[in-house]
Amino acid sequence: MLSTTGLRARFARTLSELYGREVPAYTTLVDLSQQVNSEVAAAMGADAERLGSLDRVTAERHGAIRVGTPGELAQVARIFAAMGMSPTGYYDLRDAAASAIPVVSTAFRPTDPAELAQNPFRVFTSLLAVDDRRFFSPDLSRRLRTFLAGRELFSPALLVLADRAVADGGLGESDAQKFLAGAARSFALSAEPIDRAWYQELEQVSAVAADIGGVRSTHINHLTPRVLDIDALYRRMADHGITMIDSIQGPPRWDGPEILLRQTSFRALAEPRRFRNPDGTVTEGSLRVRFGEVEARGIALTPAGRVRYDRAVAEIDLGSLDVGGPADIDVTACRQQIWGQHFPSDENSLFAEGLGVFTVSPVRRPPDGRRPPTSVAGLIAGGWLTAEPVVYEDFLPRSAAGIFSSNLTGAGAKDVTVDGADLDESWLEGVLGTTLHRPDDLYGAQQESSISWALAALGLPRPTGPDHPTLTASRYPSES
Ligand code: OOG
Ligand code: NI
Repeated sequence: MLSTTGLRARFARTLSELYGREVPAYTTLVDLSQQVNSEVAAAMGADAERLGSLDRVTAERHGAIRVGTPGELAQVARIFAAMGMSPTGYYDLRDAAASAIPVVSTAFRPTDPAELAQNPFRVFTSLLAVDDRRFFSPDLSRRLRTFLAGRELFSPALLVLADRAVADGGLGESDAQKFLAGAARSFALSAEPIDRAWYQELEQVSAVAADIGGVRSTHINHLTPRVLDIDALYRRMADHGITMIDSIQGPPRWDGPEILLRQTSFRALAEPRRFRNPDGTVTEGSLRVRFGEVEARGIALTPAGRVRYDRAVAEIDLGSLDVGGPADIDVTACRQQIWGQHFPSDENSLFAEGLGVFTVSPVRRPPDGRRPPTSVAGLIAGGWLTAEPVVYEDFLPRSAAGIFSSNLTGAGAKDVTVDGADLDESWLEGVLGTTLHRPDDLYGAQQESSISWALAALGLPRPTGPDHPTLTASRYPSES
């Protein structure tokens, strides 16, 4: 019997082999990431594993897929449920970039810390907003819906196996092989000819719409390894002749704790695809839609930390409007300086200020007669507790939109004068037919339960001191 955990780990490997055959530059990316990871591990020792063991990081991947209808998304949910992955987070990319990205998204991932440690495979999954009038006219919407209704992404037999894996907690070896091969096949690039006129009509609206609704199957759009030093990886890819997009999305590199997520990608490559022309002939052509991406993960932030993150990013944006000043302006140094004004440069302060998510563990009981400090941060400073950072397991809408846009062939068309479709979080949860987890709730519960457990282990009451980090309130020093 292969458990849901085993199915997930094996699927991540299967998909990695498939994508490596389809997109050879991906293999270069994985090889170089692993080189960088071994070097960082050799240089930093145990500290390199503070945000995940080297085994976890080496196997760690996220994929991205895109589907066209609520029914297709509900089927994706069943397939990933068989691998112990639940929809987590809601990302509305329709307004996240100037270019037309007509999708709302979630990520399927394990939610339990022990499962994440085993294999954190996650898949960023986007659903086309077919009825959003900013992108699609009533006529195009209708034809798109008809086209999508006529395709089948996953076979009924595959879905039956998925449901059985959920019910039984896994599959026997021969069913497991069938399930994994069938699931991987569903995400492989299809050789079926593409209707050229239909594809091009959708491409006028958005290359993403064409990639989703212009073909009769889905495919893995990219598969992303995790790297411990993304700046080193970025340089090394260039040394190997692979052009990366202009920037690394997310926080700048700096000397303080790494937070959230930094990502970069190489440009979509031209892949041979077959087209059916209006006169019925089939010809070879190519499309640039699939790319390679790499990411570095940092510490998860509390909601208050996230507010601060958004402000720091907004300030960096403002600063970059001024570029055009002295030619020798050091943009990196500017970004780092702005960062330092918003975030403390050490982990303890990140915790004490209620910005970062940590779990705590008990160290020793308080010596007799000494009163324990009245805050969790004080207990850590006094050596009663130790704190470990919690790694960010999710995505960033702005970086996601940045990765999408940097790989689009054209900006597409968006009519901002009409109202968009109201596709909010609860709508998406209804479509999924299962709980849509909120990342903040998961991180908050993980931190809180570790605090309760550690305090109980030391026989201490819950501290009530004013500097106890809470998960909701944190102020800028200037505001308090
Ligand atoms: C998804 C883009 C988002 C990420 O890592 O932020 C993403 C897509 O291109 O389908 O994968
Ligand atoms: Ni990605």
